[in-house]
Amino acid sequence: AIDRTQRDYSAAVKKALERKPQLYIDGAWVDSSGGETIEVEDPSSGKIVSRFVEATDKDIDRAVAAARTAFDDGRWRNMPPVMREKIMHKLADLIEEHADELAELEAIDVGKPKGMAAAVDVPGAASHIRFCASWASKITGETVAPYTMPGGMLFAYTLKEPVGVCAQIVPWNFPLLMACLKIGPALGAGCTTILKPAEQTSLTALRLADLVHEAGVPAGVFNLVTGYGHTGGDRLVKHPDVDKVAFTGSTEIGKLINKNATDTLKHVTLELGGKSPVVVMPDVDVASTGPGVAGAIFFNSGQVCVAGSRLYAHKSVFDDVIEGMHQTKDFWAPRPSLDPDAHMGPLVSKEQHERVMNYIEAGKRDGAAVLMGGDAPSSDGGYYVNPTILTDVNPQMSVVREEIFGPVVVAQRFEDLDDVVRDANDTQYGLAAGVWTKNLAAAHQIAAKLQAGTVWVNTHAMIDVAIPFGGYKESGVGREQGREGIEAYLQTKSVVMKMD
Ligand code: TXE
Repeated sequence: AIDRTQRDYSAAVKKALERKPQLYIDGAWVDSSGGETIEVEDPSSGKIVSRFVEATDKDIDRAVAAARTAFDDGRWRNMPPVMREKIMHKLADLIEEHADELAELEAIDVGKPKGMAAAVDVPGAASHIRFCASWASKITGETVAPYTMPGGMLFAYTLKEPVGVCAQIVPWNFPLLMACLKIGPALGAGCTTILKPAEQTSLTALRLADLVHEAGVPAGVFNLVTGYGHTGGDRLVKHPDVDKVAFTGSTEIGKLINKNATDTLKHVTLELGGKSPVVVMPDVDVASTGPGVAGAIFFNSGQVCVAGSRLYAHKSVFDDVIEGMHQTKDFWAPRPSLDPDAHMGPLVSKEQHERVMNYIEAGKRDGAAVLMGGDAPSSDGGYYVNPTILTDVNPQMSVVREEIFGPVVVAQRFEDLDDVVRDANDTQYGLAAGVWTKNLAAAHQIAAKLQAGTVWVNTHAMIDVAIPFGGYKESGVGREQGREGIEAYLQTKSVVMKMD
């Protein structure tokens, strides 16, 4: 049963929860043109703890107009690059200064353990801003040495220019981290942006807007609109004054956004779902691999796009690896997000809880055997699911094919390396994959064969701002992070001059 000990929110968090529902547009907090708000539910208890604005079409248009003007008049992109850099470093400093409050807000909003938010989400958010801040002063074009064409001598150079006004739509699993992953490269490149957080989790985005303001980002450069995807998000995606859409979320909505952005030929970056395979070779150290592959799926309650949700362990080590995962059962036992002993919290919402439990039930109906969990712990509120291992599955089952986005792994034995690579690649997705082995040659051979944007060896979900990230196949379009992440917010202009 879930420990229901009441834990008080800190004073800073109480203040954040009580704030007036408003939008951040053109450098100021403004009222919505409509009166609708959306409730904030704490998934650890199911209690409503705050409300925020459901943006209207008029609000969205106002935010786009502010971003358009701020881009076109050059107040940000023509600022000396080191000044942009300095402001962004200040923003990163402010995020770090408010780390405790932001981690608590994230815990209350998403249900993730506060300790996890403090260790992963908040420092990650600051890193994204810092990494991109440093790029601001290092974006340069190239020169093409003069040469003679039939019409005369030509000299050319390229300018790397910001793509313009960006609509950035983020999901609920890492709200602050995703927000900073999006606004970092946009701001670093000199773009202006309208951020739309997920309707389930907008609390840290609201505080981020305060910090953007305090850091001195000029008015209109960053705008925050809260609300639903099919209304506000859709309007942003179709808006003729938006030049680029960057989206993280489901493959289903990613495809829709891609279609909707086509009419106005926007630049599009999509980071979508996954069903990432984890291959465990016969030579592994089972003592560390079991807990390692457990972490690959149970971290953030499995609500991770790169979650290692399909485990393929060689038949000689399968039982030992499962035993190793079992040993972490107490560590991953779900607890309320403000419980200092929590490593896994509830799922984000009732809807997500139902979705995950439906998958587990479908798996059982299809003949899967439960090796661990497979149920929800008793609790009087909150959306908890026990860490679950299913086996005796086949490639046709929905639990093997579809992204569950919960703490559920399907575990399978393999004998032959070619077979396991084929099975691992037998998916519409291609976001990430893992290989566990001591055999260097095998690691590189398998890494080359796996169809995934990232392959981890003897680890999982080690994502860092300096390392490009994105999907093969239906897991996405484009790359974020690293140099490519900044380049996704730049376009190249060639200036060609006749010299004689
Ligand atoms: O995602 P959506 P949902 C997967 C995961 C999860 C499933 C559903 O499998 O179970 O998606 O989650 C906005 N135009 N991932 O329904 O709908 C929406 O407001 C513009 C994987 O929450 O994709 C939110 O801000 N925007 C994923 C964002 O899109 C729209 C993380 C994501 O919502 C829109 C989250 C529209 N028509 C879920 N419709 C990952 N890759 O990490 C919705 N939105």
